[in-house]
Amino acid sequence: MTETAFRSGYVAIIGRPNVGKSTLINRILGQKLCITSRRPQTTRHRILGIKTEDDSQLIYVDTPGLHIDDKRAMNRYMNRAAASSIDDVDVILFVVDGMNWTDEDERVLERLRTSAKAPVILVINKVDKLSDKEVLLPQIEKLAAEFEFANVLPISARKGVNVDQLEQEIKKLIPEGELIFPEDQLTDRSSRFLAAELVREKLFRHLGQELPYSITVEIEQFDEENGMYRIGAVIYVERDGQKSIVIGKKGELLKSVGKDARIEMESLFGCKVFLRLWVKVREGWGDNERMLKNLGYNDEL
Ligand SMILES: Nc1nc2c(ncn2[C@@H]2O[C@H](COP(=O)(O)OP(=O)(O)OP(=O)(O)O)[C@@H](O)[C@H]2O)c(=O)[nH]1
Ligand SMILES: [Mg+2]
Repeated sequence: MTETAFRSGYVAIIGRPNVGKSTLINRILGQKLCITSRRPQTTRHRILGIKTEDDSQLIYVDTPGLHIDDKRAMNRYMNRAAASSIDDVDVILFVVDGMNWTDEDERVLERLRTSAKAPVILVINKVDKLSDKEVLLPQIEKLAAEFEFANVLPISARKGVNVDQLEQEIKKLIPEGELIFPEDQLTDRSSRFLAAELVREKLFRHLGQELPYSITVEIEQFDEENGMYRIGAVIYVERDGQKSIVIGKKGELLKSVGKDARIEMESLFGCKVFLRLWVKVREGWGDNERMLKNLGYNDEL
């Protein structure tokens, strides 16, 4: 009997904002790691999601959506984080949203044409939204003529349709190799980072359209005490008026954000969590490279 060789490598997930990149990585991992929301530009930092199985270790790289508007320092940071993820990976997943092809998708494609060295799989996501699946075929043909994709797969990350097949196709393109991370490691990010992200996600959920674009979360305290985590997080907004929106009437909104974030932290960390939230104003942080660095927006990795 011949043993199949172990495979390991990196898979970058790229695309414009809001196409479902983070939803896809969570679906593949079978666990909520990356935050998602209905609003574009949810993911701001690169994050690794590691899936180790008997025959392979695949390291997925979730990236911020590549977008055209880069007037603010934060947007430039996000575009850099996404663009540089194309380098040094074994496979690239280019995720698009069903039939909604936009100028931003076109930009991503241009970037792939100029700098992709690894094979690219075109992932047409959100096919559950299409009542008439027939429309997909001409779309696939049209896009396949634009670039030499290693494969084109329609999927639904939310419903889990065709995701197993996608994983099989990815594996075929991954080289033989040893474990890169310990087999029980899920991500490269710290619990502190994940805690801040969960607070940010709940702010997205509870604030909806009222969400100030420039909102960020910094963990000030993260202590382990008698088997539980004591976490203190500061929510930074840019103006005084935004502070009252985040706090809500009689503090109700902030309370709900804290409760939902705490519940998910407890499930992610597997222990009881005591969470406290504050809201502070820090003017112009999203425009200022130095303040961004202080808030953890570093070009690391
Ligand atoms: N109907 C449908 N919705 C989906 C699917 N996948 C993702 N979504 C939704 O699309 C929205 C955006 O999903 P995200 O995973 O946050 O998208 P993203 O590409 O990571 O976005 P950014 O981080 O902003 O670049 C969310 O409301 C998801 O629930 C899908 O297969 N079907
Ligand atoms: Mg995302």
